Amino acid sequence: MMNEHAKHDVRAVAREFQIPGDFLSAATHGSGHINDTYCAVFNQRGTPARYILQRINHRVFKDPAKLMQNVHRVTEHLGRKIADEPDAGRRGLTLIATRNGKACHCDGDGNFWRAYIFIENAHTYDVVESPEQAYEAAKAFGRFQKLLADLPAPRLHDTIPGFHDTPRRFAALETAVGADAVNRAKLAKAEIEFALKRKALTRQLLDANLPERVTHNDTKLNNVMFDDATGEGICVVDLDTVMPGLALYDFGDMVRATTSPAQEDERNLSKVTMQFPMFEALARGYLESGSDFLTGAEKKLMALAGKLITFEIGTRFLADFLAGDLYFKIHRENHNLDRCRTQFKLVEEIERQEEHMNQFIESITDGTHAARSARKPRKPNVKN
Ligand code: ADP
Ligand code: GN1
Ligand code: MG
Repeated sequence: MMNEHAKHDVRAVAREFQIPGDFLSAATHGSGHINDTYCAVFNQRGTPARYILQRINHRVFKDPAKLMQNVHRVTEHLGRKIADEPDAGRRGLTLIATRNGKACHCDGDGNFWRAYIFIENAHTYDVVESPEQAYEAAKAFGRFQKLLADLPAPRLHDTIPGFHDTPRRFAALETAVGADAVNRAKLAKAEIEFALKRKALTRQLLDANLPERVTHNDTKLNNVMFDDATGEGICVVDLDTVMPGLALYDFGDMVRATTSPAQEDERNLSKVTMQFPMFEALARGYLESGSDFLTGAEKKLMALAGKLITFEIGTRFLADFLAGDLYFKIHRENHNLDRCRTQFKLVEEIERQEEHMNQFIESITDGTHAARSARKPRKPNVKN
């Protein structure tokens, strides 16, 4: 295993938090594109105990202190609301304070760090394995929105202003194409053309006058932990982008991240498909948690949101590729272009099936299939 202390002195960072016992080791953890996540192990009276230590990417999150205020308020609120549930400690993230009682530690290099209790006997998945899993993920994210609906004022900070402002993301792409800072536009002609043709799509959610809610804004499948024993989506993680938003940003991102059987950076685009059974399961799971607070207008636009958010993230990958990979971590040449391609392929797949997706949503929201809508999907049928 790579010696992570070469990059950051995780042992020194760990000492700053109220974690009992002796530091044993730390290794990188997870596959996020933004922060640096470590799993640190401590010896607590002969028993190993694990913790998550995370360095917040302050190039992306410009004000980590405000971000941590959000995270603190959100974790406390969720903690209070679920306190009486069995296994409550695994159903929400628990921040560990620094030795001087703060939510995060700033090291000598200006890096901001936080620590969480490690949720044991649970895992995340980068690629969906079954409709049951899609259902569980969507139910968990829907429940997350529901539990945060009564978060007391004030409004949460916008940790990244305009995060899901699709027209703004599109304008950023146009700027990146115009600047062509690292002379890569020639490698992405088809993708640029694909994007420019769909400019009209970008305003469609903003123009729908939907209510502002507290939303997660990054509902990738690997931001839900699944219980190893039951498969239940027990805990939503990655709270950096929890802020005011539209409910459909979250549902749309679930469609983006959880309907295709391929990795987000898959190079064989024939593997990228919008599997209808996954969409059905996502919609059912989300409505299971959300049907009583979501408006009719929100429900009606669920399929559109899937297309729009997939397009939006595709434009972000493309803009970053054109700018020289300044935002998303990359691990190989043209990585962001490969990621853009899977997103745009998925947009095409959604366009092809959009009518059917809308019909399905209508059928489970107008009462005709009400009994089925609340039920879990049956055994896996993951074929497209
Ligand atoms: P990133 O912003 O880099 O995506 P995340 O907060 O999503 O960071 O964490 C990365 C991964 O670490 C998650 O996908 C999950 O597998 C794991 N993880 C995060 N928090 C915890 C936790 N409290 N307990 C166990 N695993 C966690
Ligand atoms: C980033 O941090 P991570 O890997 O969960 C990004 C999301 C994108 C996602 C694409 C703060 O999420 O917006 O949808 O990559 N997060 C941020 O995989 O930009
Ligand atoms: Mg994550």
